[in-house]
Amino acid sequence: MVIKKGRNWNLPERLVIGESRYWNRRDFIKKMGIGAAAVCAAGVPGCVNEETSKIEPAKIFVPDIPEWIQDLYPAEPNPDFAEIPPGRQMTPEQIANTFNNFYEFGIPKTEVHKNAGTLVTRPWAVEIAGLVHNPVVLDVDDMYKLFDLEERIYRLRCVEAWSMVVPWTGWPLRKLLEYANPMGSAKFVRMISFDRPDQAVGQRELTQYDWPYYEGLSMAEAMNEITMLVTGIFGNVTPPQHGSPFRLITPWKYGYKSIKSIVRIELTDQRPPTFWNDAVPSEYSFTSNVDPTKPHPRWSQATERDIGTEEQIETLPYNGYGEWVADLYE
Ligand SMILES: Nc1nc2c(c(=O)[nH]1)N[C@H]1C(S)=C(S)[C@@H](COP(=O)(O)O)O[C@H]1N2
Ligand SMILES: [Mo]
Repeated sequence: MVIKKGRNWNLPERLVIGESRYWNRRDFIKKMGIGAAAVCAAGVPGCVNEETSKIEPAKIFVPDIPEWIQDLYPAEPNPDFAEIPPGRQMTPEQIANTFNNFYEFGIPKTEVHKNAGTLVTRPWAVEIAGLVHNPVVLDVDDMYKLFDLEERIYRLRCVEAWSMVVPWTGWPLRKLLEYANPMGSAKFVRMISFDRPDQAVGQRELTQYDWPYYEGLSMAEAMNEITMLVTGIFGNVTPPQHGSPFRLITPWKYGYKSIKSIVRIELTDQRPPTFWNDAVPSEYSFTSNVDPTKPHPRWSQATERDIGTEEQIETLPYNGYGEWVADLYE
């Protein structure tokens, strides 16, 4: 039996923070063992264990993903990103998991999660190629052996002026790039999603788009401390609608830069084309940093709707991550 550990992020903020401060969940679970865990029924998030009056984590078992990988979750929080950003609340997992942009699985955001289950995410190879000294093809499971997982709470701001706050699990992209040993001539990173119309209804039916999805960053952006390769969300491996088995997260850029379900990473000396810039160049730039002073041609970017609280809030320059990235653009 696999006991899947997860943090219960749907709890009020004070409970989540209080809990993580005094309770090392992983040790706790090990001490509790299977018998004690059975006090709470499997799959009942937030079930309160009567013996301890502590919150019992949700238990989720994801088929097809090796148990030793699922055991790595939840990962250690990175202290720089362990707190919920000021003035924000954690977006409930249920909302984040059912409101997605992933056009490979259709356009309506509340339908994506129903369609994305057809994506086969194991085995999954990623090719790191181009201007590197060590070109490799890695299986996603091998990446777990190479790099230590960490968890970071980030804001995500979509260009459509909605946003959320979620805990991602993964590795800085920098670690993978360093592993491939970039050549000095590498100036950009090009990333490409899967191309599998048989597994993705949007790739079959939305023929107006130039599949597969493709994105890019400058080398400096890709090597930045806050640029992440993400394999998990809310203390578990990501469900497919968030871009499993792994996707990019660039929290200071509009959400479409955060390409999902990557199969190829190529270092190049040319600025790569990007999916939305090619589709509508007047609306979506290569850089696409969150900027409240620069309206989209069809709407303001000064405010955003938090999909958890439904509140309209002010958009921050670089989505609040200026201290990490502003010097890239000086
Ligand atoms: N391959 C791929 N990646 C993608 C998209 C997509 O349609 N296809 N949509 C992007 C957009 S517009 C956003 S806002 C985020 C949404 O991520 P989420 O569904 O995990 O919240 O994914 C981005 N990554
Ligand atoms: Mo988006």
